[in-house]
Amino acid sequence: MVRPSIVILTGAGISAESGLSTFRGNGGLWEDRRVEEVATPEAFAADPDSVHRFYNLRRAQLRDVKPNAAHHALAELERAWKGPFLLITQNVDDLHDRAGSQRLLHMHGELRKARCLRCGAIHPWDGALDQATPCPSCHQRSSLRPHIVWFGEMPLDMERIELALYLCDLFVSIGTSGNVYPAAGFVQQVGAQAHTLELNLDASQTTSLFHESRRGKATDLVPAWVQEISG
Ligand code: BJW
Repeated sequence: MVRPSIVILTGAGISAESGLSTFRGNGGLWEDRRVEEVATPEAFAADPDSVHRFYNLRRAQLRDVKPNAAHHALAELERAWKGPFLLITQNVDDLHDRAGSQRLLHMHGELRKARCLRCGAIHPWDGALDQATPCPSCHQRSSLRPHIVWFGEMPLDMERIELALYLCDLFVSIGTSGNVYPAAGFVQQVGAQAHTLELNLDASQTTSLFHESRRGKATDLVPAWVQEISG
């Protein structure tokens, strides 16, 4: 018997109830500056210290937050699901990892990693990072950057993602506003066989493209939906 294949995309809304700010709502991450202006390689080149400070704070914040019922429900679904399964997150936090998700891709990178611009090595990183920190592999200073995909950079694992989208039977988008591409276009990249479902607090930019859309908090909607399809 062929088992249905699920692809799930998550965004900042799934981590909101764990205490992490979303990007575009009230109290959005960069306060009075739009994320589109500062999350760029150009902003890092112009002022690496302030970009490092921003990510150091966010990395430290991860110690004070925990996965919520929505992260746990998706990890449970992955364990129980008999067919192909892929969880794609735009989030740079580690809450899906800590909930136990395994078939997981961080398409916009990870806060708890640093990448060397000189030798390309990617290192697990829990502490603060600055221009004086040497790369553990090549020992060069001023070469480490947060392992984050900024605007104008290619998101990670795109070939694998595009194949999974094309083949899936169910595509579910959770807690994302549909402002940022290519993720916002995934709903249009699925094959004709796929049912598409959005679970979000508010209408997103792409709500009209989904077959079905449900409104509410991730910690209510996601466990209820997981129970529905697992049952
Ligand atoms: C809740 C909730 C609760 C709240 N429960 N829900 C057209 C096509 C292709 C590309 C482009 C294009 N037009 C422009 C581009 C380029 C650009 C782009 O998209 N720009 C837009 C501004 C228009 N994209 C890029 O540059 C990307 N790279 C690229 O395109 O490479 C070329 C390429 C071409 C073709 C194929 C492949 C590649 C790179 C994008 C990198 C994004 N990086 C960021 C910042 C990371 C740094 C950091 O973290 O500081 O990633 S931007 C920021 O936005 C972050 C997020 O992952 C991303 C998405 O945000 P998200 O998750 O949707 O959050 P919010 O805040 O917007 O929404 C939260 C939602 O949750 C809301 O709807 C709430 O209602 C909801 N919610 N509480 C449920 N409790």
